[in-house]
Parts: sequence; structure tokens; C-alpha cells
Amino acid sequence: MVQKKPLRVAVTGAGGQIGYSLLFSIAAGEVFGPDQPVILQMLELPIALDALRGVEMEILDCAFPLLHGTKATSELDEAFGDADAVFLVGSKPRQKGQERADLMRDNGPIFIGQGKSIDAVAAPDCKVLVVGNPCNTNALIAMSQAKRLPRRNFTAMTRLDENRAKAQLAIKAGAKTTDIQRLAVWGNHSPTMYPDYTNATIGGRKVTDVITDAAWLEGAFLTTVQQRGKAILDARGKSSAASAAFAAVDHMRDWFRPTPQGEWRSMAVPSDGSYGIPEGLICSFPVTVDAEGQWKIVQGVELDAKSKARIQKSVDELVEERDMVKDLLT
Ligand code: NAX
Repeated sequence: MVQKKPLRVAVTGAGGQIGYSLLFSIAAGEVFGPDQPVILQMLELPIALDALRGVEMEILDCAFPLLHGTKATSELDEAFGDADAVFLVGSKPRQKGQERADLMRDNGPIFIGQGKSIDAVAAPDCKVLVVGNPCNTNALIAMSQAKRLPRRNFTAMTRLDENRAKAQLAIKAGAKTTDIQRLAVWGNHSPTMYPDYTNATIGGRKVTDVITDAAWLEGAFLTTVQQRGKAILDARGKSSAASAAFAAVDHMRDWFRPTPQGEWRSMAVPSDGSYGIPEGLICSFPVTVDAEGQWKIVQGVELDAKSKARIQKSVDELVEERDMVKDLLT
């Protein structure tokens, strides 16, 4: 059998918490499949390069059959050179008491530099997933640098929110997470995000027919999903890491293969104006992916007045974020 050409996969913030889980999943074949070799191109700040070299040693010690090479670097162009897929994980964490706006001003420039480098040296159809927060707006900043790469190749992660929502519904209904379908997260990856249960199904039946506790759906379900990041931080003393890495695996894997008939995925993608959401804003929608690896926003989803208002609130927040970094969008 002829072996496939290795895919070059870049991961930033590779020496951090999420990197420590994500890199091993990529090398094990969980993202690009069991017959797809990969080369890992890992980026870290110079100060964390020694730690990253330790992680690289561990990766090598796994003797992954699909791993055809590794590189640990602080140079953007080395990390993104010919990359087919990029995970932008590294960014400055929010400090205690720091305003969201200040975090955005701190992190914005990182995504300008990385966006420029990706556009200059990555493969022409490189797929970019932004995980580092505020991920929607960071993706918008990186995308604004795209002169050669298609803008639609820049996305941000809301899959963790989708997975969290599915898990809560499955527990409540006594079902398996695989029984939950069409659970789409809309809006920003922030507490304003809206996990729309009204269009989701459990075992093919409407969620509201299976879970008749409307107060729970409107109350504890929404707040648990929206506040999950904080709950984990409070309990663990550290932010979500393994679950975030698994969600990044899910997002990229499902972008590289067609979505099974009837299913949806949540991805934050540049809006094309669907559902009245301003064009270009990186907003989470239900999407499907075709055989060519192109995502498409699901059309014709029926949204009741409450759902529309919730999505609008999250979209308003995204517009505010965009306005805060206006000068970084070229
Ligand atoms: P860590 O602080 O453990 O790791 C981040 C790493 O990025 C550090 O090693 C740091 O040296 C590196 N870094 C910082 N600036 C860099 C730059 N300019 N170039 C390369 N590397 C750089 O954070 P971790 O827990 O791994 O989280 C990473 C990011 O994911 C954070 O921004 C976090 O807020 C975000 N998250 C996003 C989630 C989502 O659903 N979209 C959920 C999980 C997570 O909170």
C-alpha cells in the first residue's frame, strides 16, 4: 500500500496545559485518521522552549507509528512552514481582575503576527483553528491578515461548549451522548453563548419531548453549559485542559471529513450574513462539512423568539469585541 504524504500540523502554545494533551492525540492519529502520517511543528515562547523540548522527548518516547517528524521552535515561519492544519492555542491567560478588553488588547498582536506568518508560509489550503481566548475575536484578527489563504479557513472553537451541552442532556435523559444530535452552539465562546436545545434531538425525538422539565432546560442546563469553564476553574484551580484538547481534536477531525447525513457540528466561522449575523464576524453556527472539506452554515434552522434574543445578545458581544480591536483589523 502506498503511504499517504505526511500532513504538517502546527500547534502554538505547545508547552502549555492543552498542548500536553492535544499533541499526543494528533500524533496518535486521532485527528487525521489511522493511516495519515503527521509532522508536528510546535511553537512556544523562548521562555517555555525548554519545557516544550521535554514534551517533545515524551512524544518521541511514545514511538507513534504515524509520527514522521517533530520540530520545537520559537520562530513563527518555522512553525507554520507548509502547515496543512494549525491549532492556535497559545495566548496570554486572563489575569485575576483583568478586564476582557485589556485581555483582548494584550492578545490581539499575537494573532496579527501569527496570521501574517500563516498567510505567508503555510500550505495554500491550510485550516486554522483558534483555541486561545477570546478565540472568536483572535480568529477575526488572524483572518484579517489573510491575503492568500481563503478567509473561510479561519475558525474558532465552540466544540467544547457543544460537548458540554451534549453531556448535560445525556445525563438528564439517561441517554448516550451519541444519541444527542443537532445540538448547535451559537454566538461567542463566552458565557453569552447559546446552546440551542430547541432544535436538538435525543434518539431522533425532540429534546423537549424527552426532557419535559422545561424549567431545567431554561435554567440549570443553560447556566451549567455557559458557566462550565468557571466551574472547572473553581474546582480544579486550573482551567479546562484535557476536555479542551479533545474538543480541538473533534473540531479539526470533523473539518477534514464529511459530516454524516443529518448531523450538525458547532464551529465558529466567518459569517456570510446568514440569520442576520453581520458578515465576517467569527460566530458559532451549526455547520456541515462536505467531501471537499468545506464547511457550510446550516440554513433554515427555525429559531423561536427566545433563541433569537439569546443569539442576538451573543452577537452584540462579538460586535463589541470587534469594535475594541478595530485598529488591529487590516
Ligand atoms: P497555558 O497557559 O497552560 O498554555 C499556554 C501556552 O501558550 C504557554 O505555554 C505559553 O508560553 C504559550 N504562549 C503564550 N503566548 C504565546 C505566543 N505568542 N506564541 C506561542 N506560544 C505562546 O494555557 P492552556 O490551558 O493551554 O490554554 C490555552 C488557551 O486556550 C487560553 O487562551 C485559554 O483561555 C484557551 N481556552 C479556550 C477554550 C475554548 O473552548 N475555546 C477552552 C479552554 C481554554 O480556556
